[in-house]
Amino acid sequence: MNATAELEIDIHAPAYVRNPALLAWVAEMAALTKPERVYWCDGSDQEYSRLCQQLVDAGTFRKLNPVKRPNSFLACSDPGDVARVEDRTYICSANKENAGPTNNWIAPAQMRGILQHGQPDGTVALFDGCMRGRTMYVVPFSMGPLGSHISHIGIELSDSPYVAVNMKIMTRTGKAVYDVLGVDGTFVPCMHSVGAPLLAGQADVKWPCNKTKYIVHYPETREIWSFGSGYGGNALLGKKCFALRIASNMGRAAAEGSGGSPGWLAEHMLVLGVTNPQGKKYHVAAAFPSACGKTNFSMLVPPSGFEGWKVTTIGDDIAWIKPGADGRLYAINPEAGYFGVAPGTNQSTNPNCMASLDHNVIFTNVALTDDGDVWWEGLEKDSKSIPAHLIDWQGKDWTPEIARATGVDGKPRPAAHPNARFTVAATNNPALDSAWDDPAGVPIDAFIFGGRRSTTVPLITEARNWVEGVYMAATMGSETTAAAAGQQGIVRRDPFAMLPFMGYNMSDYFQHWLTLGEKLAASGARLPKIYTANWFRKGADGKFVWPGYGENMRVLKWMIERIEGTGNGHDHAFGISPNYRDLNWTGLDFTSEQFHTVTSIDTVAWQAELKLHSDLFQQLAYHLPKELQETKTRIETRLAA
Ligand code: SAT
Ligand code: MN
Repeated sequence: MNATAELEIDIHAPAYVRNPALLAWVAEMAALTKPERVYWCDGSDQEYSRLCQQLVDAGTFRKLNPVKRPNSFLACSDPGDVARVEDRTYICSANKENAGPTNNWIAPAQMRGILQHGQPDGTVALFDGCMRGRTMYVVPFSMGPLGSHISHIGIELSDSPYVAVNMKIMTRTGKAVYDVLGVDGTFVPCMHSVGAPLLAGQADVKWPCNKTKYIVHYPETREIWSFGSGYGGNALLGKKCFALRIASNMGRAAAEGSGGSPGWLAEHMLVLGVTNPQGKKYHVAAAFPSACGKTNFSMLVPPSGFEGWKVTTIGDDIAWIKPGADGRLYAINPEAGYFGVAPGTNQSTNPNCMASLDHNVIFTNVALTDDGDVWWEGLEKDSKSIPAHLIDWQGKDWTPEIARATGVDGKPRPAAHPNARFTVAATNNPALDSAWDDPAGVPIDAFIFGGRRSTTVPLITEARNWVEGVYMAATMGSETTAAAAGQQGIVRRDPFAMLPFMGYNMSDYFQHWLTLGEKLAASGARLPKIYTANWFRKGADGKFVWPGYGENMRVLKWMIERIEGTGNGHDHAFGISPNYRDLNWTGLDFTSEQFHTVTSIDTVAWQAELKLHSDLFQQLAYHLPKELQETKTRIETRLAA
C-alpha cells in the first residue's frame, strides 16, 4: 500500500455525525495510527453487551457468576499497568512557567515530534501505526448532564474495547452527544492508544499495553494524547485528563477572558447532600487525594444517634463548580459513574457502595473466588473469614498459607491489587441524590480539604475566612497511596488534593481561588465555609484512633451547626476546632482522651509542619499570592506566642 492509499482509510462515519471538524480529526487520526477499522460507538446497551462479550472471548474479561453478580466482569491488567503514572504525565503548555514547578513539561513541538510527527533523528512517532491490526473506537461523551451550561463534550479515540465499555459507565455517552455537538459545536479531542500494534497473524495478549507511557495535555489547544497504558485515569480520558487537567485551564480562561467574570473551578472533590431531621438540606464538596475515602464519604450512612439525618451522593471524585446569578457556587458531577477503590470496601465501611456493586459492574484487579465471584482485602469483615482459595489478580493460586509464604515485609501477599477498582454507574447507588443529574448543579455550603496524616493535623478545623481556607488547602499534605505508581506512605504536599491533576501553574491556581472568593464576596454573596479534615491520625500503637466512615457524620453535623451559627469551638493558631463537648457522641464510645489524640495541636510538630509549608512556598515562589505568605506569618506568630 502506498502512502496515499493509506491516507484514504474509510472512517465509515454514521449519518448522524455531522460535525466536519470531528470527521476531519477522526480521518487524520486514523491515517496516523492506521487501525484495521474504525468503529463509532452508539452508547447503546446492546453495544455494551456485545463489546463485553468480545472482551470475554479475547480473555480480557471473565464473566462473573451470573447468580451472585449478574452482568458483571473481572479484568486483570498487566502487572506493569496498575495505576496512574505521574512521572509520565505532562502539561505541554507553550510556556514552561504555565505548567509550573509541580508538573512535568516538554515543549509542545518536541512532544508532538515524539507522539505524532517523528523526531529529527528519524525516530518514528509513537502514534504512527500504533493501532495496526486493532479497531479504533470513537467514543463521544459529555462531561456533565447533556446540554447543561456547565457541561463540555469530549471525543475519545481508543484502540481499547475495555476503555470503550468503561467510558459507557463513567460518562454520559451515545448518539445524543452528537445532537448536542451539532455541526459547529466544539469538543476536546482525546487520543488514546495502548501502544501495542498487532502484526498480521500475531496473537493478542489479554491486556495489551506498552512499557513506554505518555499522558500528555496541550492546554492551549485543549488536546489529550495518552499512550501505552490501559488503566484508569491514564486511559479513561474524560476523568483526570479532561475533567481536571484540561477543565482547570478552561475554568481559569473563563475568568481571564470576560471582564469581571470570576471563571469557574474544576476540582478533585466529592459532592454530597446532607439533610437534617428538620428537612433542611446542605451541600458539601470535599477534596481528598486518591484512595483517601472520597467514595466512602460521599455515600456515608449516618450512625446510630443520628436518626433523621440523611446523606446523598452527587459525585464521588470530581466537581465542576460555577458561580450562579445569585453569587453562590453551584457544583455538578461531570461523571456518570464511579471508578472506586475496591480493597477496604465492605458492609460496615460502605454499605451503599456494596449495594451498588450487586450487578452491572466491571472489576479490575480484584481476586476471583472458586464460585466465580470477586474478593478483595477487607471484604472478609462481611463474611468473617478469608476464603481458603482464590485466584489472585495476577491469575495465580492464592491461599492464606501461600500469601504468608510469599508476602513482603511480614505482610501477606494481597489477593487483590491495592489499587484494584470497580467501575459502576452512579444510578446503581441507593444513596444517589435526586439532583445528581440536575443541569443547574447544587449550591455549595462548605468545602472540606483532607489529607491522610498519621500525625500533626487535627480531626477538623474551620478556616476563619476564605484566605485562611485557601491557605489550608494550598499547604495540605498527605501520605501517598497505591493510586499512583511509586513509593507509598510518604508525606508529600498535595495542594487542594490536585497535585497530580493541576493543568497549569499551581501558584496561579491559588490566585484563581483567591480572586474568585474576592469577586463573589464583592457581589454581596455569602461564601461557603472552608474546613480541613484528617480522619487518619494514629495512636502510639500505630492504629487509627478515629473510627471514620459513618462516624464522620459527627464531624459533618458540627460543620452544619457552624454554618447555622449554633456550633461551638475554640479558636487556635490556624482556625477553629470543636471541643469534645461540641460533638454528638450518642451511640459511640469515644473518650475525651481519644478525642485529644486526634485533635491535639503539638507546637513542635506544627513548627516542623510550617517548615514544610515554607519549602512548598519556595518551590512555588513564582506568582505565589502574597496573602498566603502573610497568612503563614500570622500562624507562625500565634504558634510562637
Ligand atoms: O485516576 S484514577 O481514575 O485512576 C483513580 C485516582 O487516582 O483517583
Ligand atoms: Mn480521584
